Amino acid sequence: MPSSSIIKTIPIMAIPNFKLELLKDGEPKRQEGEEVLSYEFQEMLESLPKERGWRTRYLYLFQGFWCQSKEIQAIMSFQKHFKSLQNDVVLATIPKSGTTWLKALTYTVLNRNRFDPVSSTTDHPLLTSNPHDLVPFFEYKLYANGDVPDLSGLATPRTFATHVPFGSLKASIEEPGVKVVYLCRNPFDTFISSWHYINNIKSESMSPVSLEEGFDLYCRGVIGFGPFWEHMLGYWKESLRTPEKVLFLLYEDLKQDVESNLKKLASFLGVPFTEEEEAKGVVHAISDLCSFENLKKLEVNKSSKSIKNFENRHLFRKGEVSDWINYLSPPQVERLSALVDDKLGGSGLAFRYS
Ligand code: PAP
Repeated sequence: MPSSSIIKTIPIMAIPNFKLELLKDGEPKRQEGEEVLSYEFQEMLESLPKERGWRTRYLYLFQGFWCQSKEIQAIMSFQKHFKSLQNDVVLATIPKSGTTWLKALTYTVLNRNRFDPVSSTTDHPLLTSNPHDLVPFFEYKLYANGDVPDLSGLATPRTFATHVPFGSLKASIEEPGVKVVYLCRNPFDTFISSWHYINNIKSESMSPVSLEEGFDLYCRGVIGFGPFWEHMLGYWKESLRTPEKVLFLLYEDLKQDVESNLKKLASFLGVPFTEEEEAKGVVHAISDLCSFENLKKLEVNKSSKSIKNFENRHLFRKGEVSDWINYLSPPQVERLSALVDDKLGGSGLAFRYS
């Protein structure tokens, strides 16, 4: 697989007017979990607004959304190098909205002729691979670490995933026939899921984010790929404008009735279930195979690592609607409700919270 660095790396120590902060021993300053950054990139980074990060020192406001420096590098590489093809499928979410589930469902729907979900009860790829390995993220896998992947050998339809907001994706998916599926989850559960996940995966050197602090950051929009309302609205509006290109799904709807949403998904992707398949129980088998209970108990999801070396088990916590009730105080509920009303009211986008 060819690989090249998108950001020409200038040896930092060789630059005479080196103005970055140095540690006492003269080593260039590293950010938590990050490599030494090129001087050009670091300069660009220094020009961006920044806030306290959740699991790295800072989040930066890049192209109107908050993200970590390594993600910015990968997103820039993706935006520069990725060439979409007709029939590509891109799964988009803000983190903790059900990305893993959407990947499992979409992969199984699109590959059901190769891997029959009814009969492949022991050899389906989902039984031995985490969904993140089957549907790679642009920013965490394909374009991470300066890689420029060779995607020419991928089976079609090529299926990718991203957390970037629509505005930062749209130039890359203009090719006719490219389809985007967005999964949205109510902001209350998304916050609680994010808060748990980040505290589970953060390195020991980072202090935990308290519920109060995380909640305040979240309500100010400061969370990876947030503000959440802009992320949701970007894809929501696009799904109304171009419904043949962007399908907008809700996590709570999937929880309530995954089978009718699977049918919607398959039709949108141009591979509707046939009557014969329905009679054979294919839709039901996909729903079972991708269920929270089934995925959570698989060895690959209990003991392996997929995204950025984080343990898969943290991706399967409770998988419920309304767990926020167990965490948020009445004033917090009031604040977030008012924010959702203010930002999303009138858009037509509405959530179920229980
Ligand atoms: P990511 O954005 O980091 O990939 P993502 O998969 O979107 O994470 O979010 C994980 C949430 O989806 C977890 O929610 P919780 O913290 O409220 O429990 C996880 O439990 C839930 N989840 C994962 N797989 C499934 C599934 N098959 N069905 C329903 N929910 C799921």
